[in-house]
Amino acid sequence: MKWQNHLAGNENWAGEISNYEEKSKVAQRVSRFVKDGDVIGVGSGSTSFLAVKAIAERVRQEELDVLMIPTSHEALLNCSTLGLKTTSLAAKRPDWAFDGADEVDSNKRLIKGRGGAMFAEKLVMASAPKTYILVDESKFVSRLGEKFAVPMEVDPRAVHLVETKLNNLQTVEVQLRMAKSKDGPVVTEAGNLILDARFQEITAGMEKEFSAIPGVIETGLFIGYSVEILTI
Ligand code: ABF
Repeated sequence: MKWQNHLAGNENWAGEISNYEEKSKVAQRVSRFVKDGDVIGVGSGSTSFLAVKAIAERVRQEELDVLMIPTSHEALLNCSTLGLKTTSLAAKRPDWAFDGADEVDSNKRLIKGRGGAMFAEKLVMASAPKTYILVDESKFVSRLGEKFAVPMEVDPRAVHLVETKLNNLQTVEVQLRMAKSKDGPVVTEAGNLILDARFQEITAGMEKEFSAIPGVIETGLFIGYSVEILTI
């Protein structure tokens, strides 16, 4: 069983998280920024999960009153299971947020979306005055796209249209993301599909170019957001 399926109280997930020690230290660091009364945007992924755990511990010990805005069902379950109160962007704006990333370059440009939650992650990041990006050393790249493709959440009816448009943008490869079981595509929480696209080079204007393609809901390219990269 993978860590995503575990809830608080079951400690067996620890061995399933890569770079666990490093991620735990970054999680501890971000937990120290929490102040009484904060409304905090919560990213998805294993590093964010560890941060939620660390924050829940502080909140419990110091009896802090905080509200969390989760970016996925997974983050919502983690928060609520660990006793953290949650709200949504429809009700509140975050004072700050934290999230993980798949790649970070020297200009603080990010690729995110391995878990397929990049739409909500971008909404929260765009709503927060500042987002701490929690990363271990393995996430730093000299060239964005070095390890990961750029994920795009796409309306199912637009998959072929988007693929054709991407192929006009010097795409090296576009793949429909399949479930690990291979018996169907990954479906996002909003009922959309994910195309993973690789490029020769990722340039600053690409995020806007992708968003201009009809049917693209959101992409995992995060350029120009108010982020602070947090490591150990
Ligand atoms: C989320 O979790 C995603 O945008 C990103 O793909 C992933 C990083 O996961 P982890 O912290 O498990 O490496 O932030």
